[in-house]
Amino acid sequence: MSSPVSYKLDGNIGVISVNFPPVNALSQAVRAGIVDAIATAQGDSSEAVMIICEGRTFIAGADITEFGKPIQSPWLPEMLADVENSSKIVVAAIHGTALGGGLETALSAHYRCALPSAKIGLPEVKLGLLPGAGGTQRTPRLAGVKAALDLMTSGAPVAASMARDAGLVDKIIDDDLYSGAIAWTRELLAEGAPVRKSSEQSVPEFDADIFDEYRAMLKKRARGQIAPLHIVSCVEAATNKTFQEGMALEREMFMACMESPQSAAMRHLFFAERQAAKVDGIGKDTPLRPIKTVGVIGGGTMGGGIAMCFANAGISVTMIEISDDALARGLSIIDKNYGGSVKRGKLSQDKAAACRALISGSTDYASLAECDLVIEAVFEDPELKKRIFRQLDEVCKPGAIMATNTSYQDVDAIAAATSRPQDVIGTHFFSPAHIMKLLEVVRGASTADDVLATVMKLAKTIRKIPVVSGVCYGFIGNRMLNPYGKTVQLLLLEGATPLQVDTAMEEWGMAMGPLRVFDLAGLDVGYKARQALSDDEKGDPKTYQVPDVLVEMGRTGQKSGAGFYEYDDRGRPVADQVVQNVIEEVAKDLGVERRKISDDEIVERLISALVNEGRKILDEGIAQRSSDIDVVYIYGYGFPVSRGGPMFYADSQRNA
Ligand code: 3H9
Repeated sequence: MSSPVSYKLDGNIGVISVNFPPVNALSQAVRAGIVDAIATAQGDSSEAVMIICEGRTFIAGADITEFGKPIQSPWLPEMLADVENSSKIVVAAIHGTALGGGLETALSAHYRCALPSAKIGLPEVKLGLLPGAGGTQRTPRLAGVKAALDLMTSGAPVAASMARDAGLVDKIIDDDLYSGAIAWTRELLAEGAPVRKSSEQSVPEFDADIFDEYRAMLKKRARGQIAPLHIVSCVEAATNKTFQEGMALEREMFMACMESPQSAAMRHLFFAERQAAKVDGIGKDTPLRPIKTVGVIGGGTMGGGIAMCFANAGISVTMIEISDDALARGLSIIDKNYGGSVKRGKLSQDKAAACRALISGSTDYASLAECDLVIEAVFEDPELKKRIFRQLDEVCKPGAIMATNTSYQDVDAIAAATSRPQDVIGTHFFSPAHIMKLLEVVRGASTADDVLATVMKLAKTIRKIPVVSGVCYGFIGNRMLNPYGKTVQLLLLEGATPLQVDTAMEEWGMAMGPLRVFDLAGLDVGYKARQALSDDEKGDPKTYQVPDVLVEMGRTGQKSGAGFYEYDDRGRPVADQVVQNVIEEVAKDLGVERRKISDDEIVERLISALVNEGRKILDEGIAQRSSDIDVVYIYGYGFPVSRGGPMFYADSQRNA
């Protein structure tokens, strides 16, 4: 097999080109190729060396598929030592994304240039790792302690211009990268630019308290994760140890992270997320329908959020409401949301105005006639939804995709209300829709392949993580929530308190305890749904009696100031004896014997409830693969990333 790295002389410059699609990851072959090319350059007529990549990006990091396997020589830090020790200056020419080991390669070069569109970052923390090839030691030397900590503990990439301001990039090349970088390298030679090793630079001055501050902040922000705290220790070592000592600590901590269950879980998610976007049996060459204009029916919280997702991606949206008043209310919520984004510095005023200008409103379904996609986002009334789809069938142009944002309802029954069920699909957004990453894409029995493929692609355009679900009550996520919620009720009757349940689950890593979630969603939602059911359909009263009593007392959740908790003026939950009395009375009425329940039992029973339902969902073919269920729970339900999702967690417990 030919090497993914080539070397040639371009006049007096030795050019090392990496060509290892899709992202030029540093596989063993790439590492070996760069080591060989650097060695060749030391002995030929070149006066300087340039590292550049072909394809869509500079090196996007170490090859993650090699992690967890025995290391094959040359090991990345060895390759980087060769780059840095080159007797001729080495210039890295960056386009696309220089990430992780890719940026570490660039930092080992003596000079760096980049296209304005390039991004650089050290995202290892998102894989439960830390930069393990000198990133923790070289970045603070070049950019200072604070910038280094921010880059590594957030994992978020920064634009080339920011990287230049921080001292990580020396020059922005505006035109063609190859010719611009060659010309700049020649300028450096003409100026007599020396071999400049980042390992030999000293760390700029920094605030003495900074490490304690970051440790305290990260203990809260990245609860239970080890990599962020190890990053702080490594950066601290860059300030008070030699480069070699810092590298030794970095290696020790990198290996500790690599061998941790947390990193295994986060690496699983990296691939799970990408796998989820693929639909078995639908090829990459499936023709897609063009989506240039979108209609959204319903200007409530969901409809407004959905409209913003498309507008933020540059797609124009027509929002439909039943009256001018309702429309004005809906549009004003959107205005408020954009205002909030500007205030928080998430969007510039100009960008917010440009996005907002893409959203228009109407009370007439005829305005949807030219839309390529229409998403219905009204409340969960199956008859109303069917009526809307009958209307859409009349007004939408042939080939338009008609989607329902239902969280529970039968997408096939909704599709059957139209004459074109092949064009109907479910798009289940999560609230707030313009922020939450997950999109459950519900494939009906008749949904056409190109409709599904188009929506999966569109999800990426609007920056969502799509997961395909078959049709069942609640799809993947909400269906699993059902036994989880029932188990919570049993735990309360058997002796746990709401606060104990929530604290146990939050300590374990859930973003929010289940009872806080129920209070936030509103206890009346489930109550109303149960009113329409027979006793048989409702199931065991132990699983719903307490919330029913609370709703009948007017405690419908946080919006009413009380639910499983009471809420103070600032919306903080406070444990309430009234609720405890209700729980104890219901337990007595239903003959449940109360006992002391441990936190471990709470976690085990609740996670098992999720996993058992997940297993059924898999067996029934509702989810394509177990890892899809993990993606749903991580991005839609606040499951801890460092545990990899319920199915991965269950497997890892079995294998432990
Ligand atoms: C590291 O560097 C550790 C070092 O500090 C120390 C080592 C000693 N390896 O995301 P996409 C695959 S840790 C292997 O859909 P995009 C990906 O699975 C690493 N494969 O494209 C997918 O495969 P498939 C630090 C990788 O354009 C395909 O490439 N670096 C890697 O939306 C396309 O990916 C990172 O964490 C990899 N490193 O986004 C960067 N990266 O087609 C991780 C991607 O079979 N990567 N693949 O599904 C990314 O953030 C995005 O992939 C990137 C492109 C922004 C580059």
